[in-house]
Amino acid sequence: MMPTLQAIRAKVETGERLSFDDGLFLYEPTTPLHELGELANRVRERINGNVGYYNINTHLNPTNVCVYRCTFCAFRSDLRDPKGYTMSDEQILERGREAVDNGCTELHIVGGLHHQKPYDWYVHIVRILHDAYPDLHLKAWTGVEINWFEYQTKKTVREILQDLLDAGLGSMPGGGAEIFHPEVRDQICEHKADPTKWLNIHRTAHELGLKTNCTMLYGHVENAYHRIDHLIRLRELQDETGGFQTFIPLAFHPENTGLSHIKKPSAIMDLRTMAISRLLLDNIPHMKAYWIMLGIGTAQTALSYGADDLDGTVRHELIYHDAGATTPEMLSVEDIRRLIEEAGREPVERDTVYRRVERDPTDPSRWSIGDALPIGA
Ligand code: V47
Repeated sequence: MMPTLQAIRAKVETGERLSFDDGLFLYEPTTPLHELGELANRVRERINGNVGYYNINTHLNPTNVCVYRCTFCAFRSDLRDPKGYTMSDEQILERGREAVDNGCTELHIVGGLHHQKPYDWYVHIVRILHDAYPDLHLKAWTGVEINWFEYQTKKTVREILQDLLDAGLGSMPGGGAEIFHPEVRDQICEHKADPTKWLNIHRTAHELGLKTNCTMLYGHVENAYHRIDHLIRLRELQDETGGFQTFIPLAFHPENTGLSHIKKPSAIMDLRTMAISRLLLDNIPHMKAYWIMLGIGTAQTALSYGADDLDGTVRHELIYHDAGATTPEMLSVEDIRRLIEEAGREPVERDTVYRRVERDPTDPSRWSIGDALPIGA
């Protein structure tokens, strides 16, 4: 039967799962965005109530030197390019110190796959940071890095993740998923971890008790079919493991990339993708409107189109800013709370695994974990 908005609305009301064809129908420009948004908002409020989450975090990209040449990436560098950098232990620890002094609960660590840096360097980064700052949650290395470590060491994914857990890994970010469908993946990141590998790495992480995130990079050479295929592959793994906590739709930024002729996606496309993701990914608790890439206005609006989380205050973001993001390099806690309140939501600071963070009112850089969050956690 051909999907209709009426039939989809009935499914959403009764909690019935949406199909591949429903997803394609919702991507049609003739499907009114405000009606789609209203449906996604209903699901968002069912799962997360009126809460708008944020966290206080810092990014660390230890190197931009990368063996891969993904056409969408403006951040990477060749080994001998003057743009290339690799941080020393001192610089890495300094970034951890800065994070702690600024009251961050999380360090988000990803980078290039350096031609000359062995696996042990990547494990060492996690270990020295964890030893120095044991309360700082280390969300580190994507499925793509883990796949590179497999190639470098010939160890199994389980052994690699166990080494990283022993070193102090807290969870894994959702990057590197891009678009799974080979018609697209072969064009934008031919040699990178294929979908089976990426999904299997997350499956193994979940089996070991690690929470992970997942992403989708949209607005480049893919079409609605590829996007829905991507979402459904994530939904299927989540049915098996339940280990994904947040989905982050990532809007493509073309500047300084091999795809600079493509226009970046519109706010309509951003909101449509957020809403469809909320509706299709009925088993993933959180949807993140990553303000760095959506822009502040669209991210704030997305809080009524399915999203329940704005990500963090974010210091030292490079991947999007190298690709032309015009958002500020960071937001203050007051800014982020005001954005959430203005959207009619209740701002709640969370840690990486969605526990409520309590701040010492006399010294906000000091914090503790409060009660488990009532909904969606
Ligand atoms: O995998 C790279 C994307 C990702 C561009 O887990 C680009 O909490 C747009 O995954 N335009 C890395 N996107 C970032 C990421 C992430 C971000 C925030 C939170 C979390 C989380 C994860 O960035 C890459 C790729 O998909 N990316 N270049 C670009 N030019």
